[in-house]
Amino acid sequence: MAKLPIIEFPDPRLRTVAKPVERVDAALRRLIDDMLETMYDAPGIGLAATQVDAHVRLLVLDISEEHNEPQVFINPEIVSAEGSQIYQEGCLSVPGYYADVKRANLITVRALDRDGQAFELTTDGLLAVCLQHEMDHLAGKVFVDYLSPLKKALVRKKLAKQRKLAEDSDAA
Ligand code: QAP
Ligand code: CO
Repeated sequence: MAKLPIIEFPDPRLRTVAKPVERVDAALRRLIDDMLETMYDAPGIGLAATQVDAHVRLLVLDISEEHNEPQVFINPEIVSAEGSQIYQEGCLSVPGYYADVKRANLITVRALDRDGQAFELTTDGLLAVCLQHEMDHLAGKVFVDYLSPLKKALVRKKLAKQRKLAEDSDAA
């Protein structure tokens, strides 16, 4: 397995719309394993292929306390959504920044698992938030898109500053 570099906001590659997976083969399973390693190492609870510059409809997540319940969604589609909830979200592509986002509360998602088997999952709470957040990435969207233009500009500035500080300390 290998850890993959994570693309950070406002990199334009985060705007790429992912293509459906055509075959669940060894190459895809390798990408899945690398994404899981990347997510656990970060550590994070969700990662979309878009974030590691692989533009296919694939996401991984693990919201368990023990970090031992990986879930894989290939070609995920929301079949139904109802209600709403507000959750403070973060994102590995927007390090150090968190903000409240309003999303559907109860969703049913249809997808393929890592063996290419179709399944359906109905869920709410954090798992539903995480799925909607990661599916947004596959559509080229980032959670900061839901914020006001002013807040979004502040996020951009903060990340640019963080990157500059990291660069300067690398040079020293
Ligand atoms: C998406 O996010 C999510 O800023 C997954 O410095 C988040 O794994 C869905 C992370 C919350 C629902 C609720 C963020 C790690 C991880 C950071 C993540 C950071 C280090 C974010
Ligand atoms: Co994210």
